[in-house]
Amino acid sequence: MVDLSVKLGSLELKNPVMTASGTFGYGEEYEDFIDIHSLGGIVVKGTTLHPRQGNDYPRMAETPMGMLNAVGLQNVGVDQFIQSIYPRIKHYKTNILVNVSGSTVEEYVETAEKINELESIPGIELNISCPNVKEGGMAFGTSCPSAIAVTSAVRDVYKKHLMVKLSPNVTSIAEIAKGVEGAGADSVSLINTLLGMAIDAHSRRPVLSTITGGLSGAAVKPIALRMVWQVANAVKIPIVGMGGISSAEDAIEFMLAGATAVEIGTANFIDPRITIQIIDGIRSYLESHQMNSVQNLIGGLITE
Ligand code: ORO
Repeated sequence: MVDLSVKLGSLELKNPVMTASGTFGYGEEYEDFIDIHSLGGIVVKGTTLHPRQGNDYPRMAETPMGMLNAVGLQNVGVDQFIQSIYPRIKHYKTNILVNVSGSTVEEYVETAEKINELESIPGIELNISCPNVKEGGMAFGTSCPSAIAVTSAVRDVYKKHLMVKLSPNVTSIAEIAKGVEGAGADSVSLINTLLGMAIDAHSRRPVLSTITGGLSGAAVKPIALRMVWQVANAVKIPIVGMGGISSAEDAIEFMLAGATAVEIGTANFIDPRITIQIIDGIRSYLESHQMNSVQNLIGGLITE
């Protein structure tokens, strides 16, 4: 019997496979396809203090080996989440993390304070890396002082697991990771999407209403892997790796680069059962390599 469990600070995951925010709704949408309880964790849709309508359509575009999105943090707002969604999902026997976004530090803080009261939510993923909003979002995650400021303000009020989701749209992601570690983050997750753009040559217009959007999917995997490895060499807190993971081998590569757990995002749109296949594939890999614990993979990259 192989042991698939991992620890992210205070969080105990039955396996290292989580789902990425914005690709898995609140989990309910996937109940017809998989046993939600067998996931290591789910990160629910980005949640803000006030409800948001999101950006105008079109806000999705396919690209070779990936996709662009410009959703713009459409969500019902934290109060509605607490009143009507939380009661429906709080029984899930997995770690439910809420992805928290805001336009100002105060909004992040107020949202985190409200979520702190929810018994069945053991952590938040602080989203300082959304590329698709005019105010806040990525602006917080692309400068070290503002990443530190928002993390420490939320740390003061949020008492459970604080994971900070980092932007790849920076010169040194390791520097930002070190900054948020110093500001009290319990873990970091990376990468959010890469800023990209699509043009329709025939209409000579941008494809997305916002002109630019966030690139995800297999196309970004080598960049994400490089960033996870760089951050692993810079911080002591656990790392949750994501970016184009669509197989057990992909997930294992992220763990070898230094991730303790992974999030699966875009691949859920291609195959809603992919998370379970990845969990099964990690188990088979460990068995065939005579390894008894998935923890032996973390940071196991051989470089000499
Ligand atoms: N899109 C992303 O690619 N990342 C985010 O954090 C948020 C969004 C969005 O809501 O547009």
